[in-house]
Amino acid sequence: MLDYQKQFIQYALDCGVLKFGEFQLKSGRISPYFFNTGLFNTGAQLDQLGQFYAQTLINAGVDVDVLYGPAYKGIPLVSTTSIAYSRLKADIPFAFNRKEAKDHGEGGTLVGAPLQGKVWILDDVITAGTSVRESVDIIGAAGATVAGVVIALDRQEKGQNELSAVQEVSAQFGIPVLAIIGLADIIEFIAQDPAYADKLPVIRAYRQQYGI
Ligand code: OMP
Repeated sequence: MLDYQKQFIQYALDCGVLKFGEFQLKSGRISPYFFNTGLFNTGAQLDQLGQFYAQTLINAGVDVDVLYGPAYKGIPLVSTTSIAYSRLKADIPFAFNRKEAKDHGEGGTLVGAPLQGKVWILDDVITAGTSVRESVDIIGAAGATVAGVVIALDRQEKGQNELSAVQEVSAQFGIPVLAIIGLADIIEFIAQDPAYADKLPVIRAYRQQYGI
């Protein structure tokens, strides 16, 4: 685990984004942890979050031409990440979609820079992959190529079959899905802190049961 990943986990804990307990997931599973990115909800937190996304792209050494944020949650993500990326590496354009097509003024569903070259989609978590599939269609229809996806957390757990939702998206579109952190990082992090000694066995057991 890299330093920025450790910092991200600590930050998510401090902001109440990462919680331990008993949570029912969209899938119906009861999870001993939950990651609610909606709780990064102040200006300073959004600023920090953008730095973690930008760092993930930079660390992966990938080429980025445009950042794309699917409405609604992707819109603040793409805004903050493009600012952070411009400070850390280079000024890059960004775009996002509207959920409702506009039939007057400039029209259309896309806002921001033209989609061209290597477009990276930013999202928070991938559960069913619906939002990524829609984004791939939108980006393809604009004549650009999806280079990959960046998410905050990869839960690294099985979906309907043996693959995780992240692996399914990656295999279906032949693109990398980068995550700031994965469940394995969370486990490594809490294993190093005795304060979480009581959480570790349940999380390990969950991973054993559902992990990929
Ligand atoms: P969208 O961002 O709208 O796709 O919603 C993400 C979904 O993932 C929501 O239904 C969340 O409740 C769910 N989710 C998390 O946000 N964090 C988790 O750690 C796990 C889940 C989940 O239900 O799997």
